[in-house]
Amino acid sequence: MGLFDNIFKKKEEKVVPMTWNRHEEEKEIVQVEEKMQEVLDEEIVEDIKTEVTKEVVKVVKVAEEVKEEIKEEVKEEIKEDDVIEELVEEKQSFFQKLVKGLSKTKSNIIGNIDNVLKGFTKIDEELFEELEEQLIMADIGVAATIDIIADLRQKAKDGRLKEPSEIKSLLKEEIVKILTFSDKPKKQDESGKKVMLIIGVNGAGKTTSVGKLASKYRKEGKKVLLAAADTFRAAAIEQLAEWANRANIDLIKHKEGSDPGAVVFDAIAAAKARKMDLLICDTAGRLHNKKNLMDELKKIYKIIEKEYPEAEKEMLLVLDATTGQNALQQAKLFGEIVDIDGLILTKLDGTAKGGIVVAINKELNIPVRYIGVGEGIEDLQEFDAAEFVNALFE
Ligand SMILES: Nc1nc2c(ncn2[C@@H]2O[C@H](COP(=O)(O)OP(=O)(O)OP(=O)(O)O)[C@@H](O)[C@H]2O)c(=O)[nH]1
Ligand SMILES: [Mg+2]
Repeated sequence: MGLFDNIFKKKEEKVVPMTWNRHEEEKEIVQVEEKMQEVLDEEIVEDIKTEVTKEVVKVVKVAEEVKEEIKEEVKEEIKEDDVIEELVEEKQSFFQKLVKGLSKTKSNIIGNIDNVLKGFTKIDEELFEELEEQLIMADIGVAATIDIIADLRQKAKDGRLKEPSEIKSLLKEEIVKILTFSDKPKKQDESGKKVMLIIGVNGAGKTTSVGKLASKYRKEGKKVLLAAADTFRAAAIEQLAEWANRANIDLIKHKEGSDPGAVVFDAIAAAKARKMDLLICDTAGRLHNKKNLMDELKKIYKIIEKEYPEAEKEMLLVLDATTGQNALQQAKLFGEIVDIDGLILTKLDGTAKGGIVVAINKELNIPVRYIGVGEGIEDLQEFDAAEFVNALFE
């Protein structure tokens, strides 16, 4: 090997490893780059995974919330349906009670009218006279009866009444017209506070009605307080205490024989202090004499006006439907002492004289607010003219 060869060889030796090294380096770089890319890719994938996981968690959370909301909405709807169903059931059972309660009155009025109508094939004066007699006997009262018959006569004249079979529905219309007097809007309750004073002759059903009213308004969510202002007999205080107990309502009472005005005075103070919505005062139906009774009521009335001016006052006269026309006399008598805002007509369930509701509406300028159709705590209803007539003619 010559020098040249040697040099060349050396050169080759040098060149070859150099060439190899660069290649290796590049390879390494590529490898490192690849590794870095892998790491990078893994990191990106990890990042993406984390982001996706976060998003999925968010979506799941939102979905859970939506699910809960839907559940709540469904629950609310079910609850609303239940409440509506309960109200419908209550209304139906009220109406059934009314129908049942009015059964004697119904057979008295409607039964007798049916009997009259059966005997006639055409409209004539004799038919009107017989109808007139039946209506008066059914306690509808002379004034209302005269109006009703005059209206039927007019309709027969105008050709709007041709057959006896048409009389019943016309009669129903007429009675509704008279009774809707009681449907006029009730007084507006501005302060939200109210006092009811329950008055009437002994045995009319005052204490029972106080108990029923207290239970009704308490059920409607009102804060109710009772005042035992019939201090004439110990039994009267005990009777009211029993009703208060049954309806879980507070009662303000004093000893037997104490001043009823003082009971009402204390009850008003308690109603104010305890922020009560409604104070219902029971009163005596009998004192030593009639003048005593009326003077006592006047005094109570004045105390309420003076001590509780911000409260709405409702003076309710209780009339026993079984007393028929006598009830009208009582209303006139009490009306001279206090301004009566409304009537509670009790014991409609036990009488055939329910027609008195029509007479009261026609002859007294006082609306019927409540009717009693039984002795139970639930047996007091707000008077509704259409419902009453429907129950009667059902
Ligand atoms: N069937 C029936 N009985 C009733 C009704 N309301 C009251 N009564 C009954 O009538 C009677 C007299 O009722 P009370 O509430 O004590 O009468 P009151 O007016 O407070 O009588 P005094 O306190 O004596 O003045 C009781 O036996 C009651 O159960 C009603 O709507 N229907
Ligand atoms: Mg009583």
